[in-house]
Amino acid sequence: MERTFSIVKPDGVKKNVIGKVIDRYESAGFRVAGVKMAHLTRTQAEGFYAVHKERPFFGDLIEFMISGPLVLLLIEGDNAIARVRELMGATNPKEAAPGTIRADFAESIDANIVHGSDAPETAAFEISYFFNAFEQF
Ligand code: 3AN
Repeated sequence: MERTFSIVKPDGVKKNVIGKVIDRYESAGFRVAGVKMAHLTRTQAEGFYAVHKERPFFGDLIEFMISGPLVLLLIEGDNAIARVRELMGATNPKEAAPGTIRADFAESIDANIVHGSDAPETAAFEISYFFNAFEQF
């Protein structure tokens, strides 16, 4: 059993696909072990994406992530980190495999509907960044 962290980004909330994204995870056999809605502050978003702070797209990424409320998800299941990323599809929706979340719902590399942790270390950091012990079930 493995845990990973996912976000339905502000574009997913605006498009009313929160339920559809969660359904992709649940239908693939995963369990929602934590869920909440939040509208991140700039400081929270910059802390979350600190690994990307030297990247050219960092400013746009932060503006996008604070542009509206989003949904924070703690997902549990076998091989959850890799399998959730498979369900999400490639970062650029134009390159995402058919049937993936990004291929079906995302518009662009900036507005790409979902986030998912990419490794055990990032999953541990991201889960604890947003969910305290009493919010993990
Ligand atoms: P992923 O979310 O697929 O793990 P990362 O971690 O490389 O992708 O990038 C984090 C976020 O930064 C992406 N979800 C995307 O929104 C944005 N991003 C990544 N690469 C670019 C890019 N070349 N141009 C604009 N935004 C990008």
